[in-house]
Amino acid sequence: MRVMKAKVTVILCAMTLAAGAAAAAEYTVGQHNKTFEKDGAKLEKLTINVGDTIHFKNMDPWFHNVFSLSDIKTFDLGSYPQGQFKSVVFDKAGSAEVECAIHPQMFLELEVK
Ligand SMILES: [Cu+2]
Repeated sequence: MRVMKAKVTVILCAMTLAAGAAAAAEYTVGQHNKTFEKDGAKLEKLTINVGDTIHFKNMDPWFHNVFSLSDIKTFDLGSYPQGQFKSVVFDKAGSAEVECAIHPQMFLELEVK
């Protein structure tokens, strides 16, 4: 009986810890007029938390690409047309430079805390 009680206590502690962790956030970053933007404004720097997701959405009538060669996250989402989005989860802390292979002027500095 004593053993059973200990097991229940361990499970309850684990549940409390999980509930205390901050929920991961999701951001939508648009690719619009050959710049990155968020909520209709040009975006050059964004700070997010580890575990957060960014949805990169193409809002222009031409193809965009999204890639990063940063240490914390190396990815290439390929090229995709207007209306489509692709998502990246940032699972490590640090900084990342996000770019578009088609438009070299497109640049976003990410800080993952
Ligand atoms: Cu582009």
